[in-house]
Amino acid sequence: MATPVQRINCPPFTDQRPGTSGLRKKVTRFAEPHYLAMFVQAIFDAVGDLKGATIALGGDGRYYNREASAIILRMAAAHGIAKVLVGKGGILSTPAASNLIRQRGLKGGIILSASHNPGGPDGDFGIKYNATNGGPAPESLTEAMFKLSQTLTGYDILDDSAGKIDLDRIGTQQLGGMSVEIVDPVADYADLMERLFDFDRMRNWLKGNRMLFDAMHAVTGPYAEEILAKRLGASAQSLLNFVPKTDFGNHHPDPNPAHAEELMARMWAADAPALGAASDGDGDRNMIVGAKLAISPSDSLAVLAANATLIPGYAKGIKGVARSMPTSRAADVVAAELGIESFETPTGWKFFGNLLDAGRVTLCGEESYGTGSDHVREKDGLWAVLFWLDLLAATGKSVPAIMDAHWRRFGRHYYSRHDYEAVDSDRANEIVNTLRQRLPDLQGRAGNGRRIELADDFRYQDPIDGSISEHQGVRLVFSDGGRLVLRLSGTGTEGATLRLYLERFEPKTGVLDLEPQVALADFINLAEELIGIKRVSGRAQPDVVT
Ligand code: VG1
Ligand code: CO
Repeated sequence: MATPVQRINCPPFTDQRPGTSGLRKKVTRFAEPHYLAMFVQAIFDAVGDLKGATIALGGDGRYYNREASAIILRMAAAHGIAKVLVGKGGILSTPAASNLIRQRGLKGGIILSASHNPGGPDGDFGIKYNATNGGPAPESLTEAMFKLSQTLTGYDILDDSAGKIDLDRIGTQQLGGMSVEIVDPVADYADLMERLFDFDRMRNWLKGNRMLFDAMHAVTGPYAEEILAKRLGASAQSLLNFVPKTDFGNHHPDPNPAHAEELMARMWAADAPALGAASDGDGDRNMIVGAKLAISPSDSLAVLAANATLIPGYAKGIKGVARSMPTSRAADVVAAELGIESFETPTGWKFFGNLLDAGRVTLCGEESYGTGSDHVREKDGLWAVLFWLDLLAATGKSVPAIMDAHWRRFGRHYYSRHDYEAVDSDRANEIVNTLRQRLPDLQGRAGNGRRIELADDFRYQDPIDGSISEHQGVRLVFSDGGRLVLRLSGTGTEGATLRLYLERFEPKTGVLDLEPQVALADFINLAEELIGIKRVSGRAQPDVVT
């Protein structure tokens, strides 16, 4: 059945450079005629070799997810793609998409998400491509997409006579010469979790203990219902905001203490559950909270590494650990003690891909509430929640007790990130560039009883393929183990977001009961003195503190 392929002529859009995690813009931009289609054309051209291939498609269910899916399917058919696996309703969490690509041996997949950014008609939308290994496209590929997007003259798409795909009907349908299989977005992923964790042990634990999971009205709702409620028997009261909404109920689906307010309030109440957790828009982030104790994501990575052998999927031990540069060095200390390799990569999950593929690391993490392992090639929110749940079940300890023991053994890395959002781009660049220029002067500078041992702009050479990524963030490393890091966000859609990362190390015998902002007060002042974000931006304080 020949369905006419239409060639739509269109001049290129100049703003299609992918950021830390795909292309992210306002919905209003994406919904402009041809905007999405032109970028999809750039993806297909950059990936190449798609004739006869099978790919995955799904998203976090935000506003414009369905419209975008329909356009992409018609374009896939026009490009001779043989088959597309689509999550029912156009839904796939980012880790579930990664798993689907790997399990079914697909060429790759397209994920529609702006992750933790707000949704709705005035919110954000995003699109990213994941490769055959299930991981985010490497920089070489996203760079190629951008280059192509700047010279495109149009795109290919099936015309309307091809008909429409019913995204809500499980099973196979035809679109032109292409078949579209609508799959259950949860089942394969839930099965994978059963292979990694001790479901009997967790089920037992849940009989005598309570947990609270906040899906933030985003994609993990159905995943949590299947895994936590159905397969593990968690009570109905254990799930919060589990009905997905296209606008996430008008909140930021960002699992941190600032945005998961209700969860935090419940975890600080007198009858707090033993475990609190939340995930983001596309299900790849996680926040872990104990009774009156929020776990810093950097600490979470370190705890998982230190206790991995208690979990069936990691019982044989882990090969190595990788963390993004701004993430605290807590995991490095654990790796050193375990005698395994540790790696420091630029921000963004794509930089873990080669290390995971090469079998050099098992666990990876980012300070931005991202944790994951070699079970997929994305960070994985629910996986991290199950890891903690299984850990609580295995040890019979509370979250605060696990943290206390961890800090006593390895020392504590007090940590915080201060975000200044929607800063005027010129001002933000001025702040970062001024600091860059001053690096040679700062190197070796002493003051306040500490010395700056290293002042540089992070440059990463991938240990597997040798590729180099420069300007990945400015870091000042102090003689007492503290660090200040400054970088510009690559996921925002308004002005520039400055991220200041603060870290201070207290060795084993150190004070264990300080609130991080208090423990870091001295560093916060030092950062302003050295970098001057408030002075130059005119902001009195950060917009978000995590
Ligand atoms: C942020 C985080 C980074 C994370 C990225 C994507 O990037 O800092 O650690 O990998 O978001 O996460 P940036 O450039 O804004 O700092 V997600 O959950 O959007 O896929
Ligand atoms: Co995300």
